[in-house]
Amino acid sequence: MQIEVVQGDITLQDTDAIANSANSTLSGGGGVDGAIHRASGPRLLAACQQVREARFPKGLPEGEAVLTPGFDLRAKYVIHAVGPQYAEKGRSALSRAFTSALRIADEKGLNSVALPAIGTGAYGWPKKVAAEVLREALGAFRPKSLQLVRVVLLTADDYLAFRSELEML
Ligand code: AR6
Repeated sequence: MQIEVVQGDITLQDTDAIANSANSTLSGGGGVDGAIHRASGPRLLAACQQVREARFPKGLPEGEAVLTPGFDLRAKYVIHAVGPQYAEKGRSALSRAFTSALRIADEKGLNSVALPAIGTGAYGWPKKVAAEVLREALGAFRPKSLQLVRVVLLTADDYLAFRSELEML
């Protein structure tokens, strides 16, 4: 499985799926979640609401992820993962959010997925810590179909922080 680290906007990626840093309500939000909903169009919110009502009436638990179509995006699917808010002891929940996103893409038989820096905006994770957690999650993941994971960072600083951690893989 090839790991790419790029600076850019995840909504523009041409991977089979892009992951979203959602929250338990699956009803959209700010940051990358807001950007994905704007780029995908209103059908995305309707699809999220349907998943919520049918499968997670109490909300999608932290560390889990679900798949919807990508609608107006270039990516065919969006994988909505819920990270934890920053806490010293929250690393395993952040790791599960990344791993759940990878697993859903892999189980769907996809070749490529783009991941954002889940948790590093509104949820307050230091970039270096999130990058370490992602490195460990990627290192432990055994894919069946996934050939490419593209990690997409919005800013140059974030790109450098994640690149220096992930080049150790
Ligand atoms: N492309 C790539 N990365 C982006 C983009 C983009 N278009 N936009 C923002 N980022 P955040 P969280 C980066 O706050 O910390 C939402 O309201 C951003 O620079 O989006 O997991 C949800 O609904 C940062 O590094 O997600 C939840 O309530 C990273 O994406 C909550 O925020 C994550 O920042 C989740 O918080």
